[in-house]
Amino acid sequence: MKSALSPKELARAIGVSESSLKRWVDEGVIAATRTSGGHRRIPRNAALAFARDHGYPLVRPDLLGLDEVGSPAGADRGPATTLHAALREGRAADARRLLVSRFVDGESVASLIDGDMAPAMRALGELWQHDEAGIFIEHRAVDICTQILDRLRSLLPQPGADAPLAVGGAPEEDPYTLPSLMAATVLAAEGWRTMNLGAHAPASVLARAAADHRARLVWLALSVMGGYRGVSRETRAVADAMRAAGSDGVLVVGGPACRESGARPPEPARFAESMPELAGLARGLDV
Ligand code: B12
Repeated sequence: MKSALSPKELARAIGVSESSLKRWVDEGVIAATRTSGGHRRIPRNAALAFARDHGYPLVRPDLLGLDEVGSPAGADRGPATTLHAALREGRAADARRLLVSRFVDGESVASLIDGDMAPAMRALGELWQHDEAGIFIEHRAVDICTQILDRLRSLLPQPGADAPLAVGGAPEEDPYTLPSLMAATVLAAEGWRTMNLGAHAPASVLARAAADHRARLVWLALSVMGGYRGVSRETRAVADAMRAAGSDGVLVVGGPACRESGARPPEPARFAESMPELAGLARGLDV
């Protein structure tokens, strides 16, 4: 797959004239580089970002290496229901096609996660109570969602080396991997560099990573409802460890443990109810 396109190729991919495309490059509307011979080259992910941001449908997604774009079977039932069916039946390619297509059409990563992926996963969570097969279906769905989030990530513009860094994870006794990966993907879509420590991340380890790498934001995903120390204590443990390690990053806490219990993390931590809220909060920080 090509990592950069010529103006002619991108013009064909989005159905506009080559001269318009060259003009947009020269006006700086599209991020582009020049070859040693002076020819304009548009990085693939910058081309995709331009098409998404400006509402140009991809008439030739294959020119951007996006062979998976298109509607999977049953897509007329709405994205969350279609995704739920694909996850339940283990149709990884269909699940990926659905979300990548919606991303290419301009949907934000945060709303794909909150509006499509989370409801589909929640519905799968009911299965294990009725049938043992529900357990493998659930594990397989986590793997498919992980692959989709990685794919979406690969389609985002690369953050510069000077982009702000966010570090995050879930507490030591929390086995849930998707919420933290979702937070990392949402922050990456906001142009942040991210370090996802995933599930089972002790407070001291999160704090150490945040301090050593001067993280501007630390996310904490709290999924387990009861069974561990609760929203306040988990938040305080990380906030205290950050202070001790010398991190002045903003601690942002979210997840079902807060949502379902109504418990809110104590200050100075900030609470974010949803992935779009996390994106908005990151956008509003002075970094
Ligand atoms: C996959 C899964 C597992 C997997 C996880 C594997 C993995 N690698 O992650 C495993 C097998 C570990 C598992 C185990 C168990 N599970 Co489970 N699991 C699920 C399931 C189906 C999906 C969880 C998930 O990934 N969700 C991710 C996203 C899609 O949803 P979300 O967490 O709500 O996150 C959204 C928001 O809350 C928010 N958010 C989340 N984190 C953050 C962080 C920040 C910073 C921000 C801003 C926002 C934010 O944004 C997200 C996107 O919208 C849920 C169903 C459900 N309701 O989610 C059950 C569920 C959570 N599990 C449940 C149960 C009962 C269990 C077990 C007890 C089963 C058992 N008998 O062993 C164990 C307990 C494990 C433990 N130690 O606590 C119950 C919990 C019931 C309750 N109220 O306590 C649920 C709700 C299923 C059900 N309906 O019964 N589970």
